[in-house]
Amino acid sequence: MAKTPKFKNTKVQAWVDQWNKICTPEKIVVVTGTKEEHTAICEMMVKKGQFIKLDQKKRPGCYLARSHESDVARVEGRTFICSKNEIDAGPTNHWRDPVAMKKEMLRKYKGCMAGRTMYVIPFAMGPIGNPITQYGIEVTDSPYVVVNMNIMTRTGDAVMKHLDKGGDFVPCIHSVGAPLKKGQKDVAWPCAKKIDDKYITQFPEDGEIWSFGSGYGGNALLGKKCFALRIASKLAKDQGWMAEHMLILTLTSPEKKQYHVTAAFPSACGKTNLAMMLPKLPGWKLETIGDDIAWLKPGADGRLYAINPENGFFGVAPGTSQFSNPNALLSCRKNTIFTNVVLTPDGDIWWEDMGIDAPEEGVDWKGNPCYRCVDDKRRMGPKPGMTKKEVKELGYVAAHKNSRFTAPAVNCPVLDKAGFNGKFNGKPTGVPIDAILFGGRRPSTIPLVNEAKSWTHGVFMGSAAGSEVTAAVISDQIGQVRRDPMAMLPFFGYNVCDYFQHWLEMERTSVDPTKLPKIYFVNWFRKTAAGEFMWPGFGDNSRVLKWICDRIDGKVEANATAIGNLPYAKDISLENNDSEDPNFRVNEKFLQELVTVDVEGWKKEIATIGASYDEYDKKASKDTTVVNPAARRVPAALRGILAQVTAELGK
Ligand code: OXD
Ligand code: MN
Repeated sequence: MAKTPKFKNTKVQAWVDQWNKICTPEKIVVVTGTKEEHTAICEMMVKKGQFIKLDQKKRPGCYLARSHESDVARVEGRTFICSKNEIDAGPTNHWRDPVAMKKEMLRKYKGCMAGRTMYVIPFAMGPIGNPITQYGIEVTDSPYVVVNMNIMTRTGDAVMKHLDKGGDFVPCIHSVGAPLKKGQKDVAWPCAKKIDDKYITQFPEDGEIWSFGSGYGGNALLGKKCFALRIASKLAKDQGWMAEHMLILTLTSPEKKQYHVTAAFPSACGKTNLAMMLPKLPGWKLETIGDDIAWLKPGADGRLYAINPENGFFGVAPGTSQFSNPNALLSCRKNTIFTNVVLTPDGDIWWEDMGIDAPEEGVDWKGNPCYRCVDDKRRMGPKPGMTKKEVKELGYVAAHKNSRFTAPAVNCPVLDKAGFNGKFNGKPTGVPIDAILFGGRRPSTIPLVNEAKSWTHGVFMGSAAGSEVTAAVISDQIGQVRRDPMAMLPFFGYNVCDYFQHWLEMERTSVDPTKLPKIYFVNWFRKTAAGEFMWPGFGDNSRVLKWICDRIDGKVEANATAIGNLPYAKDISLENNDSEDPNFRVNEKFLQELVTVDVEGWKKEIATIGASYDEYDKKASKDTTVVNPAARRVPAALRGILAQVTAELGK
């Protein structure tokens, strides 16, 4: 066991001391957050073969890591919400009894940091000192986690100073679960190799996070999903605010009017792309505040004000290109950590659909050689001379589908610096939100954009969100549509039905409900029967954002339908729609269909929404502690909207 350092905050002292005794690390380092310390940790990892230093002229301050094959994405099946009563975790979470879970995990933690350094990371979720910001301490044995946390959150002395004054924090413990025996050589990516030895555990009532066995992304960077969504959503419910899986952007019209928009799309469904989009519409400017998480609080005027609690982007690499998101590529030019992408012979990186030619040969995410295909310069295969068809048939990709870049937000060329620092009109309030968008990957039925008729209708829309499962999670259902309410399915810190009720309460308790944001549902992913995309997406999505702004300003009428207010096709601006490539141009032939209700499709949709509600209700029906027949179930107001839409569709 190492000597526990001294901390002024007694709770920090007790937390670190407790885990020092349990995990028995070789030494303890308190992270100060300086650039020198960050670089020294990266260089130490290079020496140990855990990082590859990229060409420093091309990518200053950048490194590449390759994870173990078992550790490539979030593990939802091993993610637990441990509330005292099972009903409080609700029907969508894996529940475990907190006492039993702590006992089970303590056995795992015992001696788990032997031969390793325990790092103590003080971190802030949000700008330090902002009234919406929350604080945390992550104790970890992973230097990879330290340097990623340095990018994704505000870390170090400034946070510790805040905690020294007695500030509260969320205690987090993380171990890769791979103790080292005396003299044992470390591996490139230590972790517990069996999925069942990984635990991502939240104790919402204690406000604690315990993570074991995984070193990847949201499993290990505990400020992100575990704190800023699961623990924060519970805090938010108790305190009357909202913690959401949403990007935040600032839009400025040609008339210089500003709008702030949040959007909740499931993982790997284009939040980062929308958050940094280059509008196709002339005169419109878009700036980024955040790409993944928003905390929204009601202001004294009844508006919802948002901050981005994060400090960087943990973006999905494949598909990020000069076309899809040039600002994301610019964001990872320097001081970025890449994980599971291809290493090129000139010390740079590459991934599928990066929009540039693959190197003739490289090293794939597993550390094996890979080669450019003979018939496609933008594909790589595991052997020389392969065709893209052969590679596809093998199911081979050179960069893992969930490979990532961890890039500092300050690198983003279109960052709204004031908004990112939590400021609006010079005050630390966060930015006032004008519109909330929900969305997902839906190849059929769901229109391009649909405006909610009321706040309750908007909550219904969010509760019914669905999307195709992506590689952001280890799952055997990739590609299938699953219901993902408010894009929060993997991130609720409590019962989903209570969460719906909390959304409804935001209106009921608002000092001025007319000031709440308008709610929309968008879908960029409609396809024809032949599998062709019907909407170009990316910069053309500015056409939809403009329609939303026009609606907010009362400039255009909408078509009031059974499912919501749809645009008239004529009101979707087609200015600057002259790309030579038909894939990157709005096809007017499809536009009318994209804003028309597919009645038969919607009847099926409504049936599956009803089925998902019934599924959620089963938990309360089976729980003997729930005596009130309406309690802990989908709120009646949402059932009411479901009935209303069903009736109107039948007319
Ligand atoms: C993410 C995710 O990493 O949602 O943001 O999986
Ligand atoms: Mn996310």
